[in-house]
Amino acid sequence: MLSGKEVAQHDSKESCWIIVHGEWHVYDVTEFLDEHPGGSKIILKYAGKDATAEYDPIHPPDAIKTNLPKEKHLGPVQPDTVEKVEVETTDEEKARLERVENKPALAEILNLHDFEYVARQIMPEKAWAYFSSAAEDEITMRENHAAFHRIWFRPRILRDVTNVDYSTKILGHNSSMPIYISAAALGKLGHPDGELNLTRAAAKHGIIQMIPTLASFSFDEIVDNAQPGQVQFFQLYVNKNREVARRLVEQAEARGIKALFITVDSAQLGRREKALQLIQDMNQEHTSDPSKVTKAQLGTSNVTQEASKPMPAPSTVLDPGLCWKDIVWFKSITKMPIILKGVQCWEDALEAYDQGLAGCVLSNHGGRQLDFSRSGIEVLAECVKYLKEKRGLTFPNEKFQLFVDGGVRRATDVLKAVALGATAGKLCVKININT
Ligand code: PPY
Repeated sequence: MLSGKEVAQHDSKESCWIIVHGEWHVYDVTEFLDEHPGGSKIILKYAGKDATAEYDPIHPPDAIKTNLPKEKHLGPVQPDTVEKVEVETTDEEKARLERVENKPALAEILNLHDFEYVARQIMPEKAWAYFSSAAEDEITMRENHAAFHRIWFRPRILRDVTNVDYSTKILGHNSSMPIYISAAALGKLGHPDGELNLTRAAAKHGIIQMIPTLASFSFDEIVDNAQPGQVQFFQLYVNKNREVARRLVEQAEARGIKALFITVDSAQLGRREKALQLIQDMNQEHTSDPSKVTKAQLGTSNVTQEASKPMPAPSTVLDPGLCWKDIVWFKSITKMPIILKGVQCWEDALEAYDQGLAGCVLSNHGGRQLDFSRSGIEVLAECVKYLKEKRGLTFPNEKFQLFVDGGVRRATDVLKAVALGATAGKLCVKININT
């Protein structure tokens, strides 16, 4: 068995070992440094040391095991020989922890705006920056919600509404209401139980959870936590390596996932400056080379490139080469219904229909990808019009379903989407609070 002293000798980019997890296992990550979606800097900070405290909050427990080749798994280390990594608690962090302690009871949080306010108060700065940031000037992010403000009701009167049933079917599966939980990466940044909270909440309230490719629990853990018969969907980032993509799809199908949502709005990661800025600030704290700081401020140096990484920009997870012929291939490898997530104009919705897909999510990725894309609710209106006119469809339509996400904050927003022809909207879940 390795000793902490031995591990500590591998503390550089030439030879970088880290200890991860309760099992006290040692990994040689030297060759992985440049591939790490979060950048090499953060790993090097823990070179030769126990990296668990940094690793745990954002990675599925099995990520390191599955991503590193077997020969880089160096085996266990004797825990009592490992030097403790002291994490200094700053005054700001102490204040934050106090806010976490005193957070309002769930019943006191009346709406999603309140949720957002509380989330901002209690999340670590990095987590808030990640979850709340959107592309460039965040015009689309604001427009997503603002677009709902332009839609008004024409209520009819004297209808018997003693009993109202808003349960529905989404892709043929029962849902207690016309919303589902959409995919969002890195759930553990928001709460230690991350996506598992969402799995439990979905079961409790009879709605469907879409499991993200970039979840912070492993796919199997999230499926294992579902109740018998609980319906789950899977969101796929199409890996450049199509064998990885194939494995994910096959795994999803084998575990009983009921639909495959392929993200199509992310040829590369949007420029999310709120997140970038924070990382640059952190880099500046850690660098002693003033020239780097200046270059970073100018946005031209390696520091800037590095800076974009910890708000993850996995170059292999997103493939700028993804195109329609891949969708045809996905149809050939799975029986799951395929829905494109991130359709932004009627022409592509018609193409999806013509390709025999099961539907589209009219979405601009919460405004996190291309600023100045239009809101999903606006795109919904044109898609319904042209699918009716040019393909003779009626809405809502069981065979080809339209979903909307972005800017949904209230049941009235969902009602607007449904009234305009959507099957369901995505309610934005910003924070997980155990009920
Ligand atoms: C997002 O942050 O908007 C995501 O969808 C997650 C993500 C994270 C890293 C790379 C690509 C997508």
